[in-house]
Amino acid sequence: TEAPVKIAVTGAAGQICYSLLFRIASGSLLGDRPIELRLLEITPALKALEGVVMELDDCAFGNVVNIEIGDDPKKVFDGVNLAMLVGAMPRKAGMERGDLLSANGAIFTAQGKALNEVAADDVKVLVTGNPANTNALIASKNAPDIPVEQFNALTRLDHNRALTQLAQKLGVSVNAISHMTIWGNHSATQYPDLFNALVDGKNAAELVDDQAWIESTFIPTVAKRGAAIIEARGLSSAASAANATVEHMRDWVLGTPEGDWVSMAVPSDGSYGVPEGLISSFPCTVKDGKYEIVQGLELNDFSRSKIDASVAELVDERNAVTELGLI
Ligand code: NAX
Repeated sequence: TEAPVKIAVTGAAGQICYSLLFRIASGSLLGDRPIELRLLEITPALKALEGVVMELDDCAFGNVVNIEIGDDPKKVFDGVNLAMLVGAMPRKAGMERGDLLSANGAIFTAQGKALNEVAADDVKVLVTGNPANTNALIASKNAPDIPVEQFNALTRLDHNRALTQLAQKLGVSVNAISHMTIWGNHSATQYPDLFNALVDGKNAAELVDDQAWIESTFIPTVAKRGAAIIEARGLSSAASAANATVEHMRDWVLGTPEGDWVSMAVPSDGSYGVPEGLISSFPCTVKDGKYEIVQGLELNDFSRSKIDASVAELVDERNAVTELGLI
């Protein structure tokens, strides 16, 4: 029998995980491969997490071999092959950006160190918790024995948001769209790129043929969608964030579809002028569990300036966490 894939998920009693865990357990991530879930929470949330585990039990998912919970990352991450770092400290009213970075720094330095010590050598770490790119950088820097390529951050939700906004504008199915890219930071500065996207094989920006719509409607709608969801729902996006987390990890493990790419925030190798080491979103393909940044795309002046602005924000965040001594 096949050894179960050990999957760590943090923030397991939170709202994203209330969708995510059930998607993973039902096979959306790895099909019918046996899995073991390792769920991390902070101590006060362990009781709520026990309730979530009761519900997982009550689904009687056949692929779930074992579920373990705990508040010690060194125990929970022991031997894990996949780690989805969802739990983070949300920004509260009156909190400065520095406060947010240091609160999350404490979480992601500890989790990076624990992964370094006890995770499987081939561990793939995907950070969803915000600020996702910089949290992934912090975790990676605190895990010097794990190759940087094994740390990603999530921009797939932004990617999916861009697909649907474009599909609705053109009155086509999302299936007609390929080669969508989110560049940069998972933040309001992100750049969803229609100039390299295709709709039924034709250039998306040319089909839209409306630069004002791209600049004043499409980009802000995608970039500020999280705030719009909070405004409408009274809670931040959870099911869609869970869906994107599953899709990113699934594609990273099983590969991207032939002839297309996806958006993944990965450590820059200097591609497209993004400073090496920053965890920035790029168009990526995956084969045999290894991603590659798609090379050779053309960037017009508009795209270049948008990418530069988002990357500048990532540089600022890196400088801030360096000054805080987190990396
Ligand atoms: P919730 O506040 O519902 O859940 C977070 C959970 O994390 C809580 O149960 C908390 O106890 C736990 N937690 C906190 N510190 C922890 C630690 N050190 N170890 C383990 N668990 C810990 O938030 P939720 O709505 O689930 O969102 C989680 C994170 O995802 C937030 O940072 C949020 O900003 C981020 N998001 C990221 C998105 C993305 O596309 N990258 C989109 C959705 C979401 O906004």
